[in-house]
Amino acid sequence: MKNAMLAITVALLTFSTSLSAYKRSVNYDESKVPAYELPDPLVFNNGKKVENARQWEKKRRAEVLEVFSQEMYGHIPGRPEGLHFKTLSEETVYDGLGIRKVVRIYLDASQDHWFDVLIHLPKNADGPVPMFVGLNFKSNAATLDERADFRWPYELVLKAGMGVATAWRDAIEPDGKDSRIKPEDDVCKDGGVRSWYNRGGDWGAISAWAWGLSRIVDYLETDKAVDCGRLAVIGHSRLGKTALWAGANDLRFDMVISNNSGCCGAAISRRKFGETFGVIDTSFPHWFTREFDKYKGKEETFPADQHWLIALAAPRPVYVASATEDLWADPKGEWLAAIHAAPVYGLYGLKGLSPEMPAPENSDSDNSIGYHIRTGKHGIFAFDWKQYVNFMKRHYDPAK
Ligand code: GTR
Repeated sequence: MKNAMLAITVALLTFSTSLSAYKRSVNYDESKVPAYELPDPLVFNNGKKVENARQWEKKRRAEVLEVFSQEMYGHIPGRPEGLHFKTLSEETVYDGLGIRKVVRIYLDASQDHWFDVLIHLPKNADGPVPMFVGLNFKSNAATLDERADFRWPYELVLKAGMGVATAWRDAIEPDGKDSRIKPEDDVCKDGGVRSWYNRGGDWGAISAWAWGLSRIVDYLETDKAVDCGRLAVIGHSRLGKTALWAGANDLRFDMVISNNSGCCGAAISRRKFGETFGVIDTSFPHWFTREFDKYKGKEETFPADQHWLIALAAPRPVYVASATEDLWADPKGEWLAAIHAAPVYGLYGLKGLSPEMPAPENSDSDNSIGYHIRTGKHGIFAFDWKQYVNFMKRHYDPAK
């Protein structure tokens, strides 16, 4: 007993020491960013150069995907057998502007596991509509709370003739030890998908959430009101990392949007500016595969950097957004990763960003890679959503 207590104390001390040591070394000074060399996404594992889009699609893309699956987020399993859906409710909302539906996604034939999707669709659409698909932090009901409105501005999106589908992250996989799992509402019965599906698979919570996003697409493909040629996966912060990863894995997403996703999302890791591998993997080890541990404090040894993750969206339009006060997420690193994803888009004759970082509130989004930095704090606000709606219009609704 005594020994066990001692072991726990030592383990706790080691944990807190290393986390605080990692935190102490966090850098916010641009002049202290180490010199680094970015790995080239367009070189095959065998050292040969990728010459064209065909080579990228046939072989190199899979190599890049495998680096992140193997070393960072874990492998995402496929669609489970027995997946089926049931519409639980449907009502008209916002004075006739929209329809709100709740659809239960049953993850197995015996209906032991499920999560709910909250869907908003414009009511008087001429035909199938484009959709934003993303997870939320606090519950589907919380996205309807007016105080959370800025995160989920449903009316703004509906007015643009687009829809939104969202599900609670924790209903798919709880976010670690202090998750707020409740036995009611939209919660998967026994907690997380990793506890019953692909058990023993080395996949982190980010992969589990991305898997859940793909299950939402499985449903949307059956909904005639939805245009499955115009689906944007979107996410903020840890769910922005998830959106990038979901978009990389599931080509049914036609657009990928990362809002303030930072470390292990859009930001270049080798800059070690703001959050680092040491901090993130010590604070949130459950987000990643266990293989990721070996890179703590050693960003420069990771075989990829995050511009590769953004490049996995190619040739689909991708948008990265930062906030001026969100130094933890390294805005410049997010912009640089978007810049360095461009060569992969170049294989398709598509353009990326302008060479200068845009001023706050100026969206650089005429081409296939979009970027803006918004004045203010870490968060997703109406300003950010307006840029995403515009980006969607530009790429998928040229008539508007
Ligand atoms: C932070 C974490 C970030 C980011 C953020 C969030 O604590 O360090 O990587 O994901 O949480 O999701 O709000």
